[in-house]
Amino acid sequence: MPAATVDAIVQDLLAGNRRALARACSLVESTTEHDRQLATQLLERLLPHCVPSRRIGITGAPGVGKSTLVETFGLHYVETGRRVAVLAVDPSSRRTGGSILGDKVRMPRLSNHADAFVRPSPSRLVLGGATSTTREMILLCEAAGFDTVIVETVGVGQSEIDVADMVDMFLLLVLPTAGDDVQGIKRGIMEVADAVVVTKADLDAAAAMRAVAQYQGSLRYLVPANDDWTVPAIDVSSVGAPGLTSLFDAVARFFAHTRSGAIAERRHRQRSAWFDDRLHRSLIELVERDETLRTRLETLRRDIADGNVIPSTAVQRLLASINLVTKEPS
Ligand SMILES: Nc1nc2c(ncn2[C@@H]2O[C@H](COP(=O)(O)OP(=O)(O)OP(=O)(O)O)[C@@H](O)[C@H]2O)c(=O)[nH]1
Ligand SMILES: [Mg+2]
Repeated sequence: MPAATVDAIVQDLLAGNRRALARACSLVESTTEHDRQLATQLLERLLPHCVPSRRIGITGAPGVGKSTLVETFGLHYVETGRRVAVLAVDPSSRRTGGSILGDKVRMPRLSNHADAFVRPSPSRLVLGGATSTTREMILLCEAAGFDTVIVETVGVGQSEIDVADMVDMFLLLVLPTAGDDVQGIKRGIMEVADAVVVTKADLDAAAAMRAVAQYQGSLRYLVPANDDWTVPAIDVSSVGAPGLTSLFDAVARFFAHTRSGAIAERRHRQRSAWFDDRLHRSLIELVERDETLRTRLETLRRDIADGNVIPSTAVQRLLASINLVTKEPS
């Protein structure tokens, strides 16, 4: 792609053009070296233009009501003058590229709204580089003037913790089945939640209230991610009563409450973690690209597995090899 095209994307994207944003997202998602370089150029140019934003993560088991909630939630915010971007990430291999259609269909009104941008990422793109790609897409959305960025991901273990690590506020959606279900939610996920949202309360208001009480009970024993924020459990419905009012209130309270620098601190930590993560992955890639180093790595891995070498010794040996390889003229 010629430089003129990068210029054109930058210009259109800064003007809030959604097609330019979609194109930039595709570059970020691309696995070719050429596209990656363009994406890096784009991001460098765009970074100074990112608008202040609210980053909200939404996760929960398949079918809990994430997409339906995101549509109602997003529409509420665009109606109050915000510009809303939704990044729907599916880290499981459960669905194929079909999730693109699926999620657009589930957010038909938001997808078509002039002040919204909905970007589903098919699972194949996510393997390995999910977190970095999504983080870069968040920045692209903010450069395009989207001041509310929602990251939706289906809850399959690690992915939820990854999302919690790239947003300001992390919402855990759960079904209104009380009792066993509370035990079934992994403690690690409850610990990073800024709110537990009991969905589909319209189906059985009493069950939803019981679930809320149980979650409130469990939350009392956990250390919240923000020490000055009490994690609420709230019941909502995306289609009927009681609606999402209590959720909007919780979000407003959270952002008002943590304005004193807690979010800035969180982002600071997240950026450092992002760098460490990238560096770690790039170093491994560097080793794996070089045939000599790759062979050495494989041998060391076998030795470690067999118990012949301890990992710290193996790391030292590998680092010594990197030194030799990088010193030699190629
Ligand atoms: N009664 C009721 N049904 C709901 C509500 N929210 C979602 N649903 C229904 O629940 C089903 C799943 O909703 P989705 O929003 O697609 O759930 P999801 O969590 O995005 O699902 P995946 O993307 O497959 O993980 C759909 O049939 C929705 O119509 C709600 O508040 N009340
Ligand atoms: Mg969904």
